[in-house]
Amino acid sequence: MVELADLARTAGNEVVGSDVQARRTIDPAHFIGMGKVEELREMKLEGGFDLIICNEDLSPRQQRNLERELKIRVLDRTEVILEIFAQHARTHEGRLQVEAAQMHHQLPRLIGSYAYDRQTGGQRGGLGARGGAGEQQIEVERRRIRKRIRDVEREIEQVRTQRHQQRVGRRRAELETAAIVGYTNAGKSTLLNALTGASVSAEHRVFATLDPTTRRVTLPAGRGLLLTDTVGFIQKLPTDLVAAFRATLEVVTEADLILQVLDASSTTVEEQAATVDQVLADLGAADKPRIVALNKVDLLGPAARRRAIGSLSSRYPGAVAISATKRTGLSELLAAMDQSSRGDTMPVEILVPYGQEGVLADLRKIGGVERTEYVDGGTRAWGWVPRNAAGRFEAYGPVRPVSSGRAVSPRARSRPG
Ligand SMILES: Nc1nc2c(ncn2[C@@H]2O[C@H](COP(=O)(O)OP(=O)(O)OP(=O)(O)O)[C@@H](O)[C@H]2O)c(=O)[nH]1
Ligand SMILES: [Mg+2]
Repeated sequence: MVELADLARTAGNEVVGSDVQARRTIDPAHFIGMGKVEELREMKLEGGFDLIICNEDLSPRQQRNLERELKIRVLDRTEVILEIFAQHARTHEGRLQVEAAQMHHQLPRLIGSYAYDRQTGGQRGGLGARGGAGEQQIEVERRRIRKRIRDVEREIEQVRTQRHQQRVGRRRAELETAAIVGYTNAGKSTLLNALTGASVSAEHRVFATLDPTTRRVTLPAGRGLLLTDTVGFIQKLPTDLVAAFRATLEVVTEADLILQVLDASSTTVEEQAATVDQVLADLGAADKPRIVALNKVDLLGPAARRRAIGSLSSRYPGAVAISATKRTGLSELLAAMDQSSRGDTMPVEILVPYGQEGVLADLRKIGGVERTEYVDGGTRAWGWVPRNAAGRFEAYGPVRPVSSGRAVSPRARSRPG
């Protein structure tokens, strides 16, 4: 309920009260019991509110019945989240995705005599009242929406193809990618800014970020990695919306590495972590290499910090404590990312003739250089490259497969004598 209040405020409402009902079963007609409906009617007469938000999803029928009984607009959790997304999506793709999700949600709700104008209600920015409509008008409206859904989905498909091509382009550039994921307000954008000097807006509110931003970060060995900030996760994220944002969330499924940010100072950090794990599993990204950052440790005293790090580290071994605003722990985090994102790599030992230093720069960019030595005839360098780029360095010396697979620490690598 606390989170719902945050969501309601983010959507532009003032929260004047909340109430909970304990029931064994859901009332099929009104969701809440008739007695509670009566109570709400009286409270409404006393004045003070013009909107009710239910923290669970309402069926179109329950929603309509409640609106009819209470003569007031009633929203469910999904609609509030859709409203926030509608207000804040910035990119063309994001807007299309939200529009499609809203229309899918709206379609079954265009029924009965107390139908609001849900179409414009969602688009106007506020949660204003809607006028009634006749049966015939509703049918016309339904047809219009179905057509619009088809158009929008076709357009999303096009944008998606373009994105895919961009990503293929990035792969050709042989840069690995990492996606920053985490609960909303965990500090993902702040971390992206701190690591890359980007200026993504970071705010103390839910869903500050809706559109992904990608920036290049330089890892300790000199190699570049593309880091993408993503939309925050939340409990009970509406399935409409997960489906709508599938294209955006593809950055997560296609990333080589997941950088998960947890707000270690939150009292509900365990639940938030569980939600993020669940969404990652839903996306099929649960088994990707993952680095966990325990953020906002600056807000914790020494004892609380030890406690939080202790309990979270048992869930996420190797988690790194950081503060994105105070910029502490960032070099440890980069080192951990460097190790973990090496994925499918091979060690190289090459001899680069003097005058061809560009080759070394390439190795730094797409792989890493661990040691160099100036010898007769050039620079001898020991490092590693992604397997798919190994061919580029074969002319300069041996490139060998790594026996143990992935994520080998530089010190554990076989070293030439
Ligand atoms: N004290 C403290 N505050 C932080 C830290 N990192 C982020 N914050 C604050 O937490 C709030 C949310 O940060 P964001 O970076 O916007 O969070 P986000 O994960 O991108 O959130 P969404 O985009 O809404 O999903 C902002 O007010 C930040 O200033 C930190 O290390 N310490
Ligand atoms: Mg953000």
